Amino acid sequence: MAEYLWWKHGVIYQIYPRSFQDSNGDGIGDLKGVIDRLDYLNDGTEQSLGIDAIWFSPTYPSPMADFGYDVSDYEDVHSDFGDLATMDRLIEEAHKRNIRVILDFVPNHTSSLHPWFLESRTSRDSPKRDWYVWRDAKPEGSPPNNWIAAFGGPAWEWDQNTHQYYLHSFLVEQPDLNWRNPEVVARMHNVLRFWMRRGVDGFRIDVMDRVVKDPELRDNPPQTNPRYREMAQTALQIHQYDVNWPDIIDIVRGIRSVVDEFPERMTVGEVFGRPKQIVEYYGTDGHDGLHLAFNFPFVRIRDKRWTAEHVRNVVDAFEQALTPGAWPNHVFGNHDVDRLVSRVNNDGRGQERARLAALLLLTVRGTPFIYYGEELGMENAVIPEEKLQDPARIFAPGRDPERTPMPWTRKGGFTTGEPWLPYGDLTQNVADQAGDPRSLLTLYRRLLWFRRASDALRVGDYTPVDVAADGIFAYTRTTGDDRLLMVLNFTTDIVDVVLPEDLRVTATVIGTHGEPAATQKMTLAGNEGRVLRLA
Ligand code: TEU
Ligand code: CA
Repeated sequence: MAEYLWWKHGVIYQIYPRSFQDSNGDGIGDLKGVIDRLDYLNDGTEQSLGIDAIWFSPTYPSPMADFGYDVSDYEDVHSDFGDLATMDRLIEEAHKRNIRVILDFVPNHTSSLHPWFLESRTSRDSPKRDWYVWRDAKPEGSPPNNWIAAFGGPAWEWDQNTHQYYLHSFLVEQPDLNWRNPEVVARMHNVLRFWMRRGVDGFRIDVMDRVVKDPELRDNPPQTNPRYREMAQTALQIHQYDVNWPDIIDIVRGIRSVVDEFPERMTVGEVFGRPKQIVEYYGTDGHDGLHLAFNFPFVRIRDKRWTAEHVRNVVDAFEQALTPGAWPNHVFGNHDVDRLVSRVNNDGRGQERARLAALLLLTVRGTPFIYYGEELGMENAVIPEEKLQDPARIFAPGRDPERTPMPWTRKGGFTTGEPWLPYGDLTQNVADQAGDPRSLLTLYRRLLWFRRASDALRVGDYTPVDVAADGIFAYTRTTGDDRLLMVLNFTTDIVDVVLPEDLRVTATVIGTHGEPAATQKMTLAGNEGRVLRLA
C-alpha cells in the first residue's frame, strides 16, 4: 500500500452536533451521543460505514444566534454538547477507532457576547477596542461603506454608547475580529494550539475568505450581471473589497505555521470563488497554505447542471487549477445548502442520482467529504413555519431543512425527548438500510471499504476518458498495476457504451445497479454507474 496520509487518503464525515445523537433526552444532540454512535462510523469492520475523520460544526460555548457560529469562548464546550472532559473522551474514543477529529475554527467573527467584544465596546480607549473593526460614521451619519451582511442588511451596526459602527459580515450578533491586530493573531493561534494539545487533528476554517478585508474599506461595486438579480441581497454587489482580499494569504500562512508545530494536523478552509482563486489558499504548491480548500461547485449543483459535461468540467477545472503539491477534494452537501437529493429531484429520481453521486465522490481523485445522513439519501425536511430556527431566513426557509435529526430507526432514535428540529422522512433510516443489500447505505459502505484497500482510488492518477456516447462521464484511476475505470451515466436514458480498445475491462467491482459481467460493450441504465477493473 502506498503511504497513507489520513486527510488526503481518508474520507471525512461532517457531523452537525445538534442533530446526530442526543444522549440525555433534551432533544439536542451532544458529544456523549456521538461517542455512543462512533461504532456506526467505523468499528474497524465492513459492518460500519468506514470513514476516517469527523468534522464537527462548532461545539463551543455560544448564545446560538447562528447555532454555534457565534462563539463566546473558543476554549470550552457548550453545556448543551457536554464539557471539556467529554470532548477529551470523544477524541480518545475516536482515536481508538482510527477516526481523526476536526473542529470548526471560526476566526472571522466572535459572538457579540464574547468577553473580548463586551470589553471592546465599553469605550474607544478599551485595550480590546482594536480587536474588532470599529469606524466612525460618515459625516451624514451613515455606515462607513456600502458593504452588506451575508444574512441581509448593512454589514455595520451602530453602537450608541461609543458612537461608532462595528463591522459584522454576518449577523449583528457576530462582530468581525480584526486580524490586522497582532494581538488577535497571537491569541487565535493559541486557540489552535489549545485544541491540538488536547489531540484535535485538524480544523475546518469558517469563512476563511473574509478574514481580512480591504484596509481602506472601499465601497463594493454594484452587481450588474442580471443573472444575480433574483438572488439573495448579498449578491447585489460584487464582493471586490470584502471577500478573497489578497493579503488573507498571509493570515493563512500564519495559521499553517502553527498547525505545522504539531505532526499530521490539517486545515480545510471555507472559501468561495473561481478555481483559480480557491487554489491560491493552498499557498505555494500546498506547502505553506491550507491543506485543503473546499471545492464547492457540487454543493450548489441542481437538476439543470446534473449533466456529465458539467460534472466533468467541475472535476477537471479544479484538477487543472491545482499546483503540483496541492490536493483536490469533493463535497456534495453541508449544513448551509439543500440536501443533494432535494436539489436533483425534479423528476422524482433524486435517490438514484444520490447513488451515482456516491460512486463519483468515492472514486474521483481527492478527499471526499460526506455530510451526515448523505449516506442514507436524507432529503430536505418540510418544517412548519413556527418550528423554523435558522436566523438566515433571507434564504427562505433558511437552513433548517438540511439540519434535521439523524434518522436512526423508523421511530427516529435520535432522542427520547422532543427533537430540537422535527425529523424528516423516517423511511430512510439507518436500521432499515443497514440490513438491505440494495440500500444507499450499503453502497456507501461497499465503496468506502473498497476505496480503503485500493491504491488506485486513494493515490492513483485521474484521467478523464472520452467515450462515444452522450451523457457519460468516464475516467480512470491508476497506479502501477492497480487500474480502475469508472463509467457513469448522468442521463435517465439507457445508454450503450463501447469502451476504447486500449481499456480492457476484466471485472465489474461495484455498480449502482449491481455487478454484471464486464464487457467492452455495455448497456447502462439511466443514472447507472460502475467501477470496473482494467487489465
Ligand atoms: O458560512 C459562510 C457563508 O458564506 C454563508 O453565508 C453561506 O453562504 C450561507 O450559509 C448560505 O448558504 C459559514 C458557515 O458555514 C455558516 O453556517 C455560518 O452561518 C456562517 O459561516 C457564519 O459563521
Ligand atoms: Ca442532549
